[in-house]
Amino acid sequence: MGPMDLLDDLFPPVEDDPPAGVVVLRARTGLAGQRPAIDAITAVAPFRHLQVPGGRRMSVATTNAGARGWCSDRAGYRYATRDPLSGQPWAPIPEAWLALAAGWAAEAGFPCFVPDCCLINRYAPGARMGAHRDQDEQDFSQPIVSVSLGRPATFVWLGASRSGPGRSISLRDGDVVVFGGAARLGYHAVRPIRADPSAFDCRINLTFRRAG
Ligand code: MD6
Ligand code: FE
Repeated sequence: MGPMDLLDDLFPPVEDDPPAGVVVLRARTGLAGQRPAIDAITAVAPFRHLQVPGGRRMSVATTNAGARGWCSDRAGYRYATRDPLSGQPWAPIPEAWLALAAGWAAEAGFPCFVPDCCLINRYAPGARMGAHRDQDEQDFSQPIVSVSLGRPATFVWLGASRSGPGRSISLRDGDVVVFGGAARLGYHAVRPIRADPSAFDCRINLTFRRAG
């Protein structure tokens, strides 16, 4: 833990003026209590630590619901209609989740969002997401709707350059981020989730996408 982490504890970064194209909707309760639905999805396709093309395994554990699921292996990143682990389709995205994601997209100015992928990431303490941009989808006019559940995280918006400078956005349980328009292809990252001896729970991030 460095001095910046201590400062984060005292003065958590809160972004009141997010970058153009990034809309933050705070403390939405729509997906509270959805752990049983997540468990039903992971019963079909369990969380796994995907390998990236360079060979490393991600610290974040991943699964999907929907007609397409985001996958990574030595050969690259892609959307697949079946889970490569089982050869079976992913579980459907629950109807209630589709309605919530469409509503949040509409609030952010995207009135016709019909996702075909819900990528589910599970962060144990220490897990992080390196700088990347989401560019494996077909239509960049469609936004991505991202929901944070459980433990807090510091999301870092990097924008046009993978190396930043970054702007921190604190994300807590129920916070929703809609990425679209000018921000759709921006680089972003998630700082390591902090260990907390009093809490064993993880962070879950759901990202709704129109992949195909
Ligand atoms: C996360 N989110 O919050 C990682 N990508 O755990 C993302 O990588 C992300 O939140 C595209 C759009 C929204 C996101
Ligand atoms: Fe992303």
